[in-house]
Amino acid sequence: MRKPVSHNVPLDNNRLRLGKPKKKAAGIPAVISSAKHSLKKMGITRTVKSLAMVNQKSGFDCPGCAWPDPEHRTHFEFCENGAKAVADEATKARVGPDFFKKFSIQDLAGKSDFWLNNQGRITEPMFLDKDSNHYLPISWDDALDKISDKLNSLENPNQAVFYTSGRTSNEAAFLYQAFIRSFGTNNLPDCSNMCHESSGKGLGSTIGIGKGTVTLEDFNHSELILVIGQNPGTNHPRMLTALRDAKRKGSKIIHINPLPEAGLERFKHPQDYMNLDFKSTKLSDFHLQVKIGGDAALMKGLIKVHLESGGMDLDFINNSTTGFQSMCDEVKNTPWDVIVQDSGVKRDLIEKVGELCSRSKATIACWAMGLTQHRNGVSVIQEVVNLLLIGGHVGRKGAGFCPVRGHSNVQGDRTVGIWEAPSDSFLDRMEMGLKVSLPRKHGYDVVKAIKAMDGNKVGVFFCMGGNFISATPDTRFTANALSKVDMVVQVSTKLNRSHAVTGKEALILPCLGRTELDVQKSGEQFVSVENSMGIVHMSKGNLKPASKYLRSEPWIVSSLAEKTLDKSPISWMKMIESYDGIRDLMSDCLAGFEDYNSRVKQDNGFYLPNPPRDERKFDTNDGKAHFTTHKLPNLEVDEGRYVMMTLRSHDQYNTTIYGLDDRYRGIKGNRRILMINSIDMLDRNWKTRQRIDITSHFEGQTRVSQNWLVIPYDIPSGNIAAYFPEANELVPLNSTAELSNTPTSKWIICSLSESNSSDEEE
Ligand SMILES: Nc1nc2c(c(=O)[nH]1)N[C@H]1C(S)=C(S)[C@@H](COP(=O)(O)OP(=O)(O)OC[C@H]3O[C@@H](n4cnc5c(=O)[nH]c(N)nc54)[C@H](O)[C@@H]3O)O[C@H]1N2
Ligand SMILES: Nc1nc2c(c(=O)[nH]1)N[C@H]1C(S)=C(S)[C@@H](COP(=O)(O)OP(=O)(O)OC[C@H]3O[C@@H](n4cnc5c(=O)[nH]c(N)nc54)[C@H](O)[C@@H]3O)O[C@H]1N2
Ligand SMILES: [Mo]
Repeated sequence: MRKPVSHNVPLDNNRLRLGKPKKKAAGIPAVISSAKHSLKKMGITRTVKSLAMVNQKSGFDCPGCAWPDPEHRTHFEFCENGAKAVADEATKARVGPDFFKKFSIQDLAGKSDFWLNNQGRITEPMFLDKDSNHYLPISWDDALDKISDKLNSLENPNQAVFYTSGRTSNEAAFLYQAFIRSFGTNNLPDCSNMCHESSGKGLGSTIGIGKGTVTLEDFNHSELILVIGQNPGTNHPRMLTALRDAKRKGSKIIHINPLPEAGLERFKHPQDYMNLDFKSTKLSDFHLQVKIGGDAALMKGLIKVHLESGGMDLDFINNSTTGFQSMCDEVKNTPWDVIVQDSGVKRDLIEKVGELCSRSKATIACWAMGLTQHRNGVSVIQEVVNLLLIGGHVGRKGAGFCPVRGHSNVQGDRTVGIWEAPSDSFLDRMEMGLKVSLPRKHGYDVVKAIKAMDGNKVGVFFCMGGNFISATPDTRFTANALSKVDMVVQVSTKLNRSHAVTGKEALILPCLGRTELDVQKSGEQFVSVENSMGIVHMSKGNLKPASKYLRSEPWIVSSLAEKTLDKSPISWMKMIESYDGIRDLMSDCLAGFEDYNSRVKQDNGFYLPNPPRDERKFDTNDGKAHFTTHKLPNLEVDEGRYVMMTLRSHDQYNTTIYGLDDRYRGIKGNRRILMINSIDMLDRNWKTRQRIDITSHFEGQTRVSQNWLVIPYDIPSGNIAAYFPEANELVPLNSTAELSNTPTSKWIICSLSESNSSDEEE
């Protein structure tokens, strides 16, 4: 019998140090911080070799985020967090069989994601037998045999679930979904389900494409940029350069966020120091400090002012849209006191910004998780669509929608078929290319997959990257659900909690990362990725792989397909000899990928077709863009309760924790903190560092997380904030956005109580 594995989230209990939140992003501190990380993890040779190739035409795509590269790149496309992401992958530390001999899974489950990630790159395939407490080394051949035997022993292909995290290349993701669908299921949940799913749903039904409609060049022609629910200083640092350039050309920037994030106040590009330019640029003209969840009300206010102040594109509205009148009626019937109360923003400020909206001839709206991870994630994005459609801000230079994607290839993965709910036209085309028939029934998304595991309906859970237990909601429930799965397989680069909190049997398949050389029979290979603005381009690593046992993701998928599929017309292993073979098959199977091999090899890659952007065409049921009408969400919470959002610190990449500091917010040394308004602290008579327990409330159920330290922060009264992934045990599995089923990681109703725990800070 296996000994029990703890489902508690381990703590990094270090001394909390507090300073003032920063007013300026990047600058010299960013260079110093990334240099420290890089040299410590990679040493000087690998630092120079890797950082010189990041985001260069012949180099690799930065594993940090999906923000596009400018066409005229500087030799060193600097970004602090990109440099950290590279250093993290290219680290010299290693996790081999000896490590697993030393640490049982019970030991590992007691370690935090910060500690686990720090141990280094996984070097060999490992197997955790039923009843066993330690992983043991296994050969690639035996590992793949075990998986294919297990897959073929399932009564029904729908008992297998295949997760994807968004770093996987287009080639690997395409092969993966082709294999999974040939095997017989659409169970393809991915990190997108927890991320921009609401954007895809919100845009798809209104403008006919589930992606953004701007290019990087549009920023230079914009007059107004709205940055809503996003913290680019930390999560998309290279976006600040685009904002600065837009600002210098006269654009106005509006920051809509419950927090005054440093990146949007002032920005200093580190490269400017080389030109002896020491000035920083003030970025946002207005900060609208909405309450959490108050954006729908705020949008109605901005629309109200816009409708009254003019600036409407009546030609566009009359000829190219539907639903305008109904949308206007709903807005007119929403009184100002409700708008002000729900948004938490004063009327005169809404009026000032509303007038800017009506005067602007070119408006861009950017957003990220602050909008998508809400109950009304889809409809609030559609309110942003309403606001921009009034002035015709789509398919026009300097204007459009910009959902800023997360993982560096999450958008590409969806384009090439990582989706549990594929359209018939996508499947028709795939069937023609693959020459097999594919299942039509839609599969599980992330939340449905967890429920299926809990209901004993999942025999095999295969993860292409990611850290499922830490990234998903309701940590304890999900841990229990995972423990019911017969076999969990994880293709990974680094160790994380999902390798310890796992299924009855488990396998770790170590793969090459973005930064590493991928050599196959025909020589060095490159892969391709799609950025946040629909540009597809090459990515080629240059570092020596962390171990000779690593395999590429395409190799792993093809080898498994070859072993698992009985009759398949596809020569799976032939395509691995040269990835051109994969790309030829992609040309046969995917709309927009015609002649893929030659187009992707062009300098700077190529743009995928985007009808709203390219021709102002809307691929909706009636060929028009849709205004939509929504009631405001109910934001009332019971007396004594707070609304919590979970967010990222400056020292993490999702569940990968690089360090315990959040430099811009002035919080250092400890991540188990709760940001709260100082008036709310006074009400409770709490001092800074008061130790508290948090209880979340949903549909009569409660979830408790103990031992948090309170800190005063500039956040609206009634709102609180804690870090992801530590706070995930408070996110109820059933609390999801309407239509997109995205967990509401930014809307968690909580009560707070003083902690009885005697634990002292170390
Ligand atoms: N360095 C680094 N880069 C990353 C990541 C990382 O972890 N580290 N993660 C990547 C991924 S996968 C993603 S999806 C992106 C995430 O990028 P972001 O979406 O910027 O990340 P979050 O920290 O979730 O921050 C959300 C922001 O929304 C605000 N917010 C929360 N609730 C509301 C609300 O109701 N209304 C409004 N208007 N604002 C709200 C928060 O205050 C915060 O500023 O970044 C990507 N890039
Ligand atoms: N409460 C709360 N929960 C959230 C969020 C939130 O804001 N709040 N954000 C959500 C969002 S936006 C997202 S995108 C998800 C993220 O969810 P995931 O994508 O599942 O999580 P990551 O932390 O990005 O995954 C990190 C792991 O990926 C592996 N990895 C890294 N690079 C590679 C590679 O090149 N190949 C392979 N095969 N593996 C690799 C490493 O083993 C590493 O440990 O989390 C979601 N969860
Ligand atoms: Mo994300």
